[in-house]
Amino acid sequence: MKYEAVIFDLDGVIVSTDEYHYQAWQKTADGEGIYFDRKINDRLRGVSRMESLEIILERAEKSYTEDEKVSMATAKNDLYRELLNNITPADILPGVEEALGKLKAMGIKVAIGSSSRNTPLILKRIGMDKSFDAIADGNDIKNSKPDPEVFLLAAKRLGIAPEKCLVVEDAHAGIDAALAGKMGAFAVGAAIDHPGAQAAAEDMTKVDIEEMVGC
Ligand code: B16
Ligand code: MG
Repeated sequence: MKYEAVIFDLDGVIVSTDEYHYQAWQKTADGEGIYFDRKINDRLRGVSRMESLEIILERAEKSYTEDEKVSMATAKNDLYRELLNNITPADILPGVEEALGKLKAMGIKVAIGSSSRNTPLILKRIGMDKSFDAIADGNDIKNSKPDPEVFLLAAKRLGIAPEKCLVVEDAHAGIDAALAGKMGAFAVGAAIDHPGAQAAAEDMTKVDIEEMVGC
């Protein structure tokens, strides 16, 4: 097999919390009278909270102090966490559990590599906090995607060389991060048009797992 491990992004791959990020940012931007839409939101995929805010503030008419930025990001996160109360195991995206089952049966290690600092809460809410061999998330890293730090840490925690890891991502920044880490990159959803990914699928139900890991 070409790959010995698969590192999954969380938001947009395992569960659709990306919609809740959008709603929370939209409300935060509206409160400040800053233009925001789904196209701008797509640029926030895989990007850290504070970097996301900087992208949103590109459309602001005034400048904000560091303290104001921190309180806006905190307000967004409070709204987001409120929305996360709605998620249950029923929100695990189609095809994900089947994929994990097949990978484990094939002896392939599985990990999470997410920029989100809410990863532990999300995994707990969907009942997947014990489903992975390793987890690396926004709490563990200094540089978020497109920097490869979170994926390299996941690989290290798995004890597998980066070249033997395949990353599954829905963000352009995440595919860039995987490639920067010398890992394989499999694009799903919003990342499907990334030219650097080795393969792509609309969602996990459309993936041939054996083909994906290079059997
Ligand atoms: P938080 P992923 C990323 O998660 C999201 O795609 C991105 O939109 C978000 O800004 C980032 O997590 C930080 O999230 O505010 O919860 O720390 O796609 O890398 O799993
Ligand atoms: Mg994502």
